[in-house]
Amino acid sequence: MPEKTSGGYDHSEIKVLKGLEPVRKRPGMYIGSTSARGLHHLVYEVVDNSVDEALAGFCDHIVVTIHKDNSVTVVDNGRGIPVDMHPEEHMPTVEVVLTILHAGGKFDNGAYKVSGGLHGVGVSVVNALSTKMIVQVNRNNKKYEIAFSRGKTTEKLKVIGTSDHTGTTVTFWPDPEIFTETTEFDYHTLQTRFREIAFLNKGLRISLIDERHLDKDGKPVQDSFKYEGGIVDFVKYMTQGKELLNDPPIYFEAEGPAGEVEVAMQWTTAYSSNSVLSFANNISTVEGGTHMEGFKQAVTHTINAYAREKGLLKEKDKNLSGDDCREGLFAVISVKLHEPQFEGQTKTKLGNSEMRSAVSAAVNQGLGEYLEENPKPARKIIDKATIALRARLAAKRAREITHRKGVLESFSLPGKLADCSSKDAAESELFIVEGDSAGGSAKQARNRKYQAILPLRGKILNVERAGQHRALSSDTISALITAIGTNIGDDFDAEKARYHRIIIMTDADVDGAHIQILLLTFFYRYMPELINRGYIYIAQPPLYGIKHGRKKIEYLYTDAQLAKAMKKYPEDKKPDVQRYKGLGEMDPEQLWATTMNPENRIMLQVNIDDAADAERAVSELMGSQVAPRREFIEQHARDARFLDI
Ligand code: 0RA
Repeated sequence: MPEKTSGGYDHSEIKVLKGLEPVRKRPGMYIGSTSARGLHHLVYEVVDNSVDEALAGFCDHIVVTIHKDNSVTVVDNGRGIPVDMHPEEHMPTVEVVLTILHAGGKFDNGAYKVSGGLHGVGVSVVNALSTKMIVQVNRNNKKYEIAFSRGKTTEKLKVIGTSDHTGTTVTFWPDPEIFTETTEFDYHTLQTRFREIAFLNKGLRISLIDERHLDKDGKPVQDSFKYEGGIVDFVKYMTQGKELLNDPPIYFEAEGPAGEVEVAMQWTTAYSSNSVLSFANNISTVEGGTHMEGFKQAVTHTINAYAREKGLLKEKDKNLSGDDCREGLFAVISVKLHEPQFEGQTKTKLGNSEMRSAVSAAVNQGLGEYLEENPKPARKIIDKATIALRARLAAKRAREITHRKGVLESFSLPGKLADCSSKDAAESELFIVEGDSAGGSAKQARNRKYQAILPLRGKILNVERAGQHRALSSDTISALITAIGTNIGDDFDAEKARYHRIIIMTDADVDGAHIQILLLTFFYRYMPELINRGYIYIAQPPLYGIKHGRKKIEYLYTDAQLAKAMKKYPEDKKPDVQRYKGLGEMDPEQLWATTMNPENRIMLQVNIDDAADAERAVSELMGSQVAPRREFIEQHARDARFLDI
């Protein structure tokens, strides 16, 4: 067919420009990636639209259902997407919202729209990336339905019944042509995000139903989140099981020309210092930004001003540093603003400069008043910061001494380390191995050119409950730090990492899991940047081996794999199965073939996707209650909940 040659205004061309073709061509531009993460963004995008209805005050319940075929339905009780004729596009507004790019916006209703980062691209993007989408609207006492396929209308809007309420129901089937890695939704990922959304929007109920998995009573697995306390409940959730310095959490809110500010904060006896979460329009600002800067500056200022005024800091004393003031602090900052600017590498850093002063003014006033009115917890908070200051100075002195010693004795690696010969960190690997005997096997098994072995004797110190000073005086920990080469704290430098793959290799039993979790805690607290860079891994030794003839062994890494392999054999011809209890049971050749050889080993890359979740998992495991800890480890020993492959 010849192309139209009219040089003038052409309707069909404008449609093409605004249509959804670009979304299918470059999905990554709209949803970040087409991996599992991008897949989950589809659900977030639809839910965000319902949350916008909640922010505007018209919706208080959202139900998300994962169906057996991995389609997802999101139901809300908002106003329903308008169904009237759109004056310019000559089709119902709901069809405009779903088929035209960037037409998802609500036409200025005074609410803070969730827009920015990867969210806020509009439900039309989800439509474009779905093989099928069905949208039902309850409005005007009627029930309407419209259907699409890959962004194109397949069934025009029609009335399918009557209705006594309002709301929107969106069901979509993610397109396997786009999501080539997976179209399977992960319950835990959705659960974590919806819990977070419920915390951030007090009173809003979000329910999640998984029809793929049934519980004991044969009902679909489900959760329902609703928090009347909002971010106060969020902070309580984060500090569960910890010893508290102020209880309940301090809470204040402020509203001004910059937008709304809400803060909840609670100090604990913990030594953690990176437990302040920030959000802008419900989006987690992992890279921080102006709201976080305003918060930190004001917390430091207010604590020092109070301590000086009450004579708790003398004239000659140094100011408490920001880190001192925030040691053991768990807080949530949530701001809502009209035109958020998201910057940074992952577009998760808030850039609006007016938010810096808005948050710092709110904190100066809110925290200042709290301290004045609550002298007892105020005193505990100042004491905690003062002790942190002293510990910091002591650690600095200790470092200076070791530095000096270091110069005299020249830099020396720990004696137990069997280093690799390569000096190229990018190709070098460090295996942290449980016990001397497994360490011996690993030393024989390794490729010495690029694989180093550090055997650990016994348990490592729980750094979540020990201060930096004590952690540094532990032999295992200091061996680990010198072997890795980055140092920690103010002196940490990721560029000095001597290995770009640091692999935790423990037995597949409870003790191994315990050591694994202690090591993860160590990396999380002292070298989080290495986790962010993807340098930390967990080795996966096989659990079972099936002998095929004399030499050949089939290795199996999970119970499910074993069950599947055994099905292949008739009842009377089941082969012998070896169960490997520990690394020590494997000879060096086996250890190499199954666990260390890059050609065929399986490793889990540790990835702190969600700071709140990881922080909680760590303290749930490592907090003061010992009984639940053991139980938890046993249950989750091989669970990759906060690990990503
Ligand atoms: C456009 C305008 C209005 C609401 C919505 C869209 C809307 C979209 C979605 C998506 C999922 N649930 C939704 N609920 C509402 C404003 C409606 C009005 O002014 O009545």
